Amino acid sequence: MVVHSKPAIEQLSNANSCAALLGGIPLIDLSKPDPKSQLVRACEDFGFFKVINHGVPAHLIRALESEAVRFFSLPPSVKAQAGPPDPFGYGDKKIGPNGDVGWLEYLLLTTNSHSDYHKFSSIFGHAADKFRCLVNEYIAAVKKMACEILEMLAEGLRIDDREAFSKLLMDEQSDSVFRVNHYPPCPDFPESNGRDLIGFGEHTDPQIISVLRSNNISGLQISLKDGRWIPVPADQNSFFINVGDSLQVMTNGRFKSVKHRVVANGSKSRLSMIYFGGPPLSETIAPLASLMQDEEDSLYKEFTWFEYKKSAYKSKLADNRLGLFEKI
Ligand code: GA4
Repeated sequence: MVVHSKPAIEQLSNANSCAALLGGIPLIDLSKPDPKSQLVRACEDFGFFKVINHGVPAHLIRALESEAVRFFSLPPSVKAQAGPPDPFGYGDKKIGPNGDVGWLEYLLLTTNSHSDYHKFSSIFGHAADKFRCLVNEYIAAVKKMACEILEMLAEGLRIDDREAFSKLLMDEQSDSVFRVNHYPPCPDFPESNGRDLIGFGEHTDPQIISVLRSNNISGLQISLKDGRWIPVPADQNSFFINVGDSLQVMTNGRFKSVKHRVVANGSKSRLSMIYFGGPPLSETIAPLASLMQDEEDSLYKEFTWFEYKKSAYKSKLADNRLGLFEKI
């Protein structure tokens, strides 16, 4: 992988990042009897938490990871046949349609249609079916976990319908996305100049909930409410969950859609797989009535997921996408 021009890759000063994590990232053990209030606190305070004892089979994670490693090891010209990411397919450095770039290559896939898989058949041949089956199995397992978490959150918020959030992901028309990111090592990047090379620039996720798993190479950072960036230590046996913009709106700002980014590593490859659980395109995204106190007004103008997504694809990664939908 070659970086073409230096200014194309965003760089940030290390002075912005904080080595020690104050208070620690919330850790939720899903095997414990009642993590509801812990989950709600984590979504309110950070919009981010780590889960252990999640029930996603380790063999499934390993199998999909090795397929992904195999794909990214192919020659660039072969991988390019599975591109461009318009928006689904293989992408290299370019993120989204509006000029964002990062030190990564990736696969972006839909979760409810098979149309984008034809791009892989020519490369993988019969193995394309295996890859697709593994992706489907993996998505089913992480979606189940995401729905369990969303149901516990609904209960923790005392919403009558415990499926108020999860039913949007379970819907056949759920507009969810799956992404596999490969951040190659960047040995030539001079660490001594006190700057980090950005793998994936800062942004919030537009959907309801994101479920991330990576190999043991760190790089993910989250932004605290006071604007400081803190590194998230990698843990290949756990999942990291973040609140997306849509869940922030559905809770009328009570849960925070967390700003996050990934910095590249000088010597090792980072591989992450993320499921972005989204609602059906026709779904109206608005605060749940049962969450509103007397006289409480929605902080947001009403919009459908289709409208929000359309607007997101006109934005740059770091833009405040929800800003356009806030009531003044
Ligand atoms: C961020 C979350 C997901 O990775 C993603 C990204 C999407 C893309 O890579 O095509 C976007 C970005 C993400 C938000 C704003 C737009 C769209 C790139 C971009 C500049 C797949 C998604 O759904 O939104």
